[in-house]
Amino acid sequence: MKLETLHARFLHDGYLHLPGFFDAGLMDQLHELIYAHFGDRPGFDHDDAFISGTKTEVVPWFPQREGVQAFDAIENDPGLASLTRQLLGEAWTSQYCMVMFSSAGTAGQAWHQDCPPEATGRYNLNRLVYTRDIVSENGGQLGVRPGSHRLGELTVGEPHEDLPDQVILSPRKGDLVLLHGHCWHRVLPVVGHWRVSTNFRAAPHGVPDDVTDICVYRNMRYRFSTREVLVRRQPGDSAARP
Ligand SMILES: O=C(O)CCC(=O)C(=O)O
Ligand SMILES: [Fe+2]
Repeated sequence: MKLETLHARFLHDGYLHLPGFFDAGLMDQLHELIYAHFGDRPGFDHDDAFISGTKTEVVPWFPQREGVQAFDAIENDPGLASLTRQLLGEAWTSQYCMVMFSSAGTAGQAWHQDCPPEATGRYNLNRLVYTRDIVSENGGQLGVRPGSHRLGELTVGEPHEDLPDQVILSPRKGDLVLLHGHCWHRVLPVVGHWRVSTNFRAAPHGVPDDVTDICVYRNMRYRFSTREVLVRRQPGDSAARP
């Protein structure tokens, strides 16, 4: 599909799901490194208040910060770079590569926006790579609300409830998902087997690397750097701002 067509679809929907974008052999190589790092059930990185409050259970790993170079193959992929340039503009910046691991029997990630939506040009782009199939029997699918990057703040409500217009994606090994940081999204609870995704975050020119420090959930705004609930959100106060 032409880059212009993909761009138009991204502007409309806030995400793109591109099956089979990456080579299966490369996915196996990266998956082995991921498994070697985490094992089957790593401890949690976040504190209990965050996990129980936000219904989000994910353990991050930043392999490139530890000198693991195999992940550079994705970062340097010419197809990914030209698609990113199309979506974000010529002077886009790469932020970091973050592997996100969720153990079996954990909450996944409740509905959220990766960063506050008030400034429309201030957002991150998730470039999500799946090194193994996400299969519905195991949970851990990616839920998105198409077009919600244009709707402003995520609605207040139950952290994980089904939204009427949600789309549930089950990316397979080698798939690429490009997801606007203002687009409402979640990872469904993980039931059968641990799940992992690898996110090569990028942003338009001029957006700071810490743009995702404050995350918007349906029941709060949370700041990761200070491990702090900035705003509690309750039904009836959906206009609340920090
Ligand atoms: O792991 C996924 O599929 C999506 C994770 C997510 O919410 C993000 O990368 O911002
Ligand atoms: Fe997210």
